[in-house]
Amino acid sequence: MPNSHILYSFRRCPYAMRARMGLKIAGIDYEHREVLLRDKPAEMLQASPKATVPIMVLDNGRIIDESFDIMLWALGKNDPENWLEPDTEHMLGLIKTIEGPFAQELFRYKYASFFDDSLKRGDVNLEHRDAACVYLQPYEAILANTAYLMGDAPSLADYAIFPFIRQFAAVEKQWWDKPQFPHLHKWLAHFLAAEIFTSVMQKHPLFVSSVPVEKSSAR
Ligand SMILES: N[C@@H](CCC(=O)N[C@@H](CS)C(=O)NCC(=O)O)C(=O)O
Repeated sequence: MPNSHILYSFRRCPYAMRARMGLKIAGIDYEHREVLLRDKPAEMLQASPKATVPIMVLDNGRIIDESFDIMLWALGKNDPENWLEPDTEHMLGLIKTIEGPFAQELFRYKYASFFDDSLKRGDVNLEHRDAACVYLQPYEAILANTAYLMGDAPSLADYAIFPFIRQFAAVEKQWWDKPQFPHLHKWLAHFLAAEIFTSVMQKHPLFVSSVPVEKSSAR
């Protein structure tokens, strides 16, 4: 069993970002293990064969390999800003739409060539951008009336969602900055400048695996 909690993470992954923010606000100490998605360490694969970041290995040996579950675990320990307060079905619905159907469209928009051989790397798919925008309309409507998704204070909904909107906004920044969604634009800018976000975006050295690489693959 590890001496401390361990987090396998990748800096630019929206799922890992939200997990890191949950851990940060809860004040939970852990060993940060920065990984490359194309070269995942054996220790991480051993912890969870799902092989997605983030993965949390608790000091009691328990593994949490879903970002939202890491947030809930951390906030269950300590929730100083009451992120969990508006614990409603509505909040969960808002989160599920973004990490589910919206994220599917986002990935097809951003990584278009991965889904269509006729496209080259870096090409975007505007049909999927349009489809993603449809999902964003209700969020824009909410933010036209309140500063945050669940009212006047930030909650789990905002923190679980904005890393995905960040990724969407960054695909074509000039387009996003027009701005297409003025209230979402302002809301996102607020979170990107927030200390909790900038602090979890600090760079970490890559984790060096202590499991020896098999010699058999060497020529
Ligand atoms: N449902 C998972 C999804 C995590 C996820 O898909 N992470 C991506 C990176 S952003 C990943 O690790 N992909 C595996 C890969 O690229 O090999 C969660 O919420 O933690």
